[in-house]
Amino acid sequence: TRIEQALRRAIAADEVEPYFQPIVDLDSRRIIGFEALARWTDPEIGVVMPATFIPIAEERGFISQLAQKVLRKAILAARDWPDDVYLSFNLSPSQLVDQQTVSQIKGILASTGFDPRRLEIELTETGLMTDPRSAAKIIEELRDHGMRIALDDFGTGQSSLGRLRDFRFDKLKIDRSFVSSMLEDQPSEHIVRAIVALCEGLRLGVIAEGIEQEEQAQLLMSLGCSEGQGYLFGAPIDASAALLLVHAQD
Ligand code: G
Ligand code: G
Ligand code: MN
Ligand code: NA
Repeated sequence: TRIEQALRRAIAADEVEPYFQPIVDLDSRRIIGFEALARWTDPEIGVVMPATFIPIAEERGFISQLAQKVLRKAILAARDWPDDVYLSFNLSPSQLVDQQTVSQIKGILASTGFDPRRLEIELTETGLMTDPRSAAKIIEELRDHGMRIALDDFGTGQSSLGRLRDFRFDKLKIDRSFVSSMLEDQPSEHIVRAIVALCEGLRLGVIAEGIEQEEQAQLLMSLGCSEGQGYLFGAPIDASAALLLVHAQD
């Protein structure tokens, strides 16, 4: 298709760029990390969002090529941040069935000299279920190398609490659908409360996504959630804006 051809060309020309959304410590409001989110603007088609082009790259078999280029760029940007600011990167479902994923990531870390402990890898439950054994192996290898694993969009999709026993995660990301409704909707508030308690019991980190209002941040803090992400703290921005932002807080 036209969009697939344009995407292949853009990847070859290195035109897919990581943007960076701030992740803050909810108490101090300091930026402690950024999530890399891929952005692509085609000269003719215009802005194409990842929800459109990531699935195309997955289906057409060039997601690992795309992901490696975006990860490398993201790490080159993150190298300029203070050492205590981490980078979070999304892995696609098909990368969790590809045993080359680990060596590709290790290769990029080695060639950029980036500390693996500053890299967090986000996975979704859908991605784990295609081939759970392969996914578990990849997770173990990434953790052994020093990276942290976060389970993204927690509480939606193919959620099962058994997943928390079968795979070793370091952090859960509470899906923004719960956060966006938690002030008006009692069940959502209770679900968030339960996820935070679960993370405490399992000694997992926890982060709330999609925080848009101060009242949501206050409620999350009172529930014991330590990290937050959302438009209240900042939308995804390009590498130079992220660099300015992270240095402005010192
Ligand atoms: O801003 P937002 O539209 O960026 O992102 C939409 C979706 O695309 C999110 O679910 C996000 O996880 C996913 N996404 C964004 N960038 C990447 C990427 O580099 N790799 C993968 N696998 N998913 C991404
Ligand atoms: O699925 P994942 O969590 O990886 O993707 C994050 C997505 O959520 C991106 O599309 C990003 O642009 C979007 N996003 C980030 N913060 C907010 C927010 O506060 N509100 C809404 N509606 N979307 C957000
Ligand atoms: Mn994510
Ligand atoms: Na998410």
